[in-house]
Amino acid sequence: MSGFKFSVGPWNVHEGADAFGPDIRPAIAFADKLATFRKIGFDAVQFHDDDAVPEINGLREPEIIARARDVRKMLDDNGLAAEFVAPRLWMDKRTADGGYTSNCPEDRAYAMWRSFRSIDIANELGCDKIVLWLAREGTLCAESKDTVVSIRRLVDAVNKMLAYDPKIKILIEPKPNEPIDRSFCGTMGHVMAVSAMTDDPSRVGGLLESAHAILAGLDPANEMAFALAMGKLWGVHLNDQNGMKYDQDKTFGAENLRQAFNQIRVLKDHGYGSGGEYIGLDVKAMRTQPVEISYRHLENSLNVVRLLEEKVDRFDRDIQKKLIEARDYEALEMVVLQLLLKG
Ligand code: 3MF
Ligand code: MG
Repeated sequence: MSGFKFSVGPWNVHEGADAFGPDIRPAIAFADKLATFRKIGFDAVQFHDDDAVPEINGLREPEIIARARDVRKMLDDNGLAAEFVAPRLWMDKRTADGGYTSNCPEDRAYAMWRSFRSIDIANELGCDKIVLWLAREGTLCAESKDTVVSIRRLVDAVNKMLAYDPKIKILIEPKPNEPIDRSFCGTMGHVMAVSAMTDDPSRVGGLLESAHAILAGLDPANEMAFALAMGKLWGVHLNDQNGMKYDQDKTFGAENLRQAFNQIRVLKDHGYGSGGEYIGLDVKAMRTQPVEISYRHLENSLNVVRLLEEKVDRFDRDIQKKLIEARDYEALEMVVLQLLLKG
């Protein structure tokens, strides 16, 4: 039994395309994904605006709301909740240079339109969280944008969302690079600083993805702790990543078990989830998987979380305390390694 509630995005079951090759698995219908998500132990679904309302760009606002309402019914029928809605601001031609920080005012207006529609969809789906993964808010060419102006534009965009809906919460998901070269909001420290600059910092927090922290050369558990210390860790994307290369979205714990253990430890020790927060996954099946077993990475990640919760429960806090007092950190390290190595 886990003490956490779990969420997953429909994009986590995908057709296997990567930057160098096309789809290799057939698509699975959204309705089928929902039923399987529930069956394998998820409580909630993460959405991009166009996961909930495909072809959103061609629709008028009342139609978008009506379609979102249909999705709410599908969720209800499957006993699932919606965790958040994230405007997908990286696919359209108008966001080639970023959305909120594009050099072009029409592009920035389009990014706001998608953000407001995401809030409308969230309201229909019964959730109060908007996630901003700021995919292209940065530069490909370092001299192409004024970073100071860009940060102010980002704050301005968040303020407009806060004003649009007085109940909505904004969770920024930092990532240092990819698809852009230099990101404006690369770490949880950036997110907390942007939060402090907004009109209502109490409604602007963070979502930490393990792989994004690793890509920044940082420890995911420490990044989570930074936001927890400010009462602003409102979402996580657990996964794993083999060093500083392309974003891999591997099964949680598949590369670094100790790092995974420490993420679960910091979340459990500091009551993550007590405010309704979910343990979200952002993992992708390997390209080699056939469609019949293309949910296995999700099941495996859930199992790793549960197994690590048990390890955290079994972590001997008295010994930890004694070894800290004795400042014998070599011994403490071995206690942790033995805990992880023993069945
Ligand atoms: C990219 C990501 C994104 C975000 C998602 C929701 C496609 O590295 O992690 O996944 O998690 O857009 O914020
Ligand atoms: Mg993510």
